[in-house]
Amino acid sequence: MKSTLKINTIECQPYQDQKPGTAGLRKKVSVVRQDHYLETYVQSVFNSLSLPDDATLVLGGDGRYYNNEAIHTIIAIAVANGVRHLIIGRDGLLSTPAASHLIRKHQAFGGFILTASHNPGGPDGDFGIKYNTGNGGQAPEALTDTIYATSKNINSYRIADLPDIDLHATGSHRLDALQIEIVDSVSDYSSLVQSIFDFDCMAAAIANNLRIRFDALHGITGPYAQHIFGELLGTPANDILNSTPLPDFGGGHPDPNPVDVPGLIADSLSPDSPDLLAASDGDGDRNMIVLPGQMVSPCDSLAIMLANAREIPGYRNGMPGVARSMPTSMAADRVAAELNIPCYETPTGWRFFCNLLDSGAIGLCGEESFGTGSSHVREKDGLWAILFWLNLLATTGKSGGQILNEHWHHYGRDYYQRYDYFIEDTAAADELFNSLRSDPMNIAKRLPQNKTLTAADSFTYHDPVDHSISENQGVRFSFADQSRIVYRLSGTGTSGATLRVYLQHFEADPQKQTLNQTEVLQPLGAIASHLADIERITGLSRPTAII
Ligand code: G16
Repeated sequence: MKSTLKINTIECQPYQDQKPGTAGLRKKVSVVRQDHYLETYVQSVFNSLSLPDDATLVLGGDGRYYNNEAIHTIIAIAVANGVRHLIIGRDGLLSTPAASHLIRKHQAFGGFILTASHNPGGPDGDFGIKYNTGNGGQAPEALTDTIYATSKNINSYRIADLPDIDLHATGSHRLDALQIEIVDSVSDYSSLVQSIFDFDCMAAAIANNLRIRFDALHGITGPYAQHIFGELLGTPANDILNSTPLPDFGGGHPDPNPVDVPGLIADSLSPDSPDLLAASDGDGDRNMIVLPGQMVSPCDSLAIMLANAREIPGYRNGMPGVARSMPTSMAADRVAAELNIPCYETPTGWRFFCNLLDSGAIGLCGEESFGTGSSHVREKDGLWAILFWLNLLATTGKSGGQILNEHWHHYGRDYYQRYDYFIEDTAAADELFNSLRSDPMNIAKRLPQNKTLTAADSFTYHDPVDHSISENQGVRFSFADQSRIVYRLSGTGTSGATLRVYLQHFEADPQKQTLNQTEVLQPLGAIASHLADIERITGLSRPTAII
């Protein structure tokens, strides 16, 4: 059907700063709201795609401030660029993993996900736009490079005159030549996780006093959690916290880590701690797992999932392989070695897992940045990870502490922490990182004599599936005692620069596996600071945050 909607071509000046980072374009709301800013970026995406005539696109976001306006703008640009079928989350809301699932389920050409993930929201907060391709995963590097190059030269965009579109009523709506499906993504996503986990077993365990407490941090997962943990599994409402999505996340920082969610950590230390405490981030792809008295490092969480995957109905047939991002600890490598399956080391960024997932080389993957996932979607998935742990506790009847300790006894423990240095002056951050990267072996001469270096390099990834090469993905120093220091600059911030320093110390002796993590890693942290000359270059004598 030919569209009779009026299509306007608007002339514009290109912006020079629309370079997607680790996961899409992330900017302050005030930047995205500049004249034609969103429009030129979205048009740059369309100019970089070869859209077929019958293209279906999925659209939704985490509900942060500006979500609704951006959705309407993207609909109008999509229509003007020939899109005739849109699948949109009700009220413009979709969690990131649910959006990935919808793209796959409907074999859509791709989708836009509006989120700045765990970054703060509200008018003074951050906004983000990700384009995901037909496999449900984030645009690969080659595509984001093309989008960026296009955005620097674009001089017009196309936009349709549209009437107001009601995004609230689910169902199929026709608007001229455009077919819009408004979907309730909670029910779609919930069916997906029910096909993976043993809901009867989990519900029976909860009825039998297994307690989970979940904090949605006023992000997108609240309604999903109410349905899945509450209605399906019987978790009492007072154990599902902050479950109303808010455009500014209630003024908080929707980042599930011990620094930003101290309440759950405090609850875990009380004598009547729930058996499992967990949180997810603004867009629902990250997870934090906390057990009574103890947070589980995301690196350990991945290793434990791999070691116990056969306990979960969806993974009973075993895992073909596993992948972790380079800065993530080697805990999963030890499990993979015992299972005799490959463990791939990829750059930071979920998109690097997607080729491995698509080709069937791996079934599980994870990152230190509180992300874990599997082949069920092509994004990391916070609620999935939490259900994995819940299913494990319910099926094995073991406490989380028992699972963790047994794992360490068997495989050894990788003490792991990340030191984040927020550096206001990006030139100083670049100087520091470039000096590390250009000659790591020379930098290693600063090491104390008792630290025997086994390797030092700037990480280059050779994708085994499409053979693409990604350079400059972090600098790593490995030592004879199986400890490691890794440096990279964050790719998700919207101001200044954050130097991430990842510390890993391996301990095989069970007697030494329950020491204070911060104290164990402090000497390695001091070496890392000296090695990179952090204080002289940045003026920072200590990390801004230890995660
Ligand atoms: C994004 C990516 C993750 C990555 C993380 C790293 O997470 O999706 O794969 O590990 O960024 O962030 P940084 O570059 O700041 O270290 P999210 O949850 O922000 O989309």
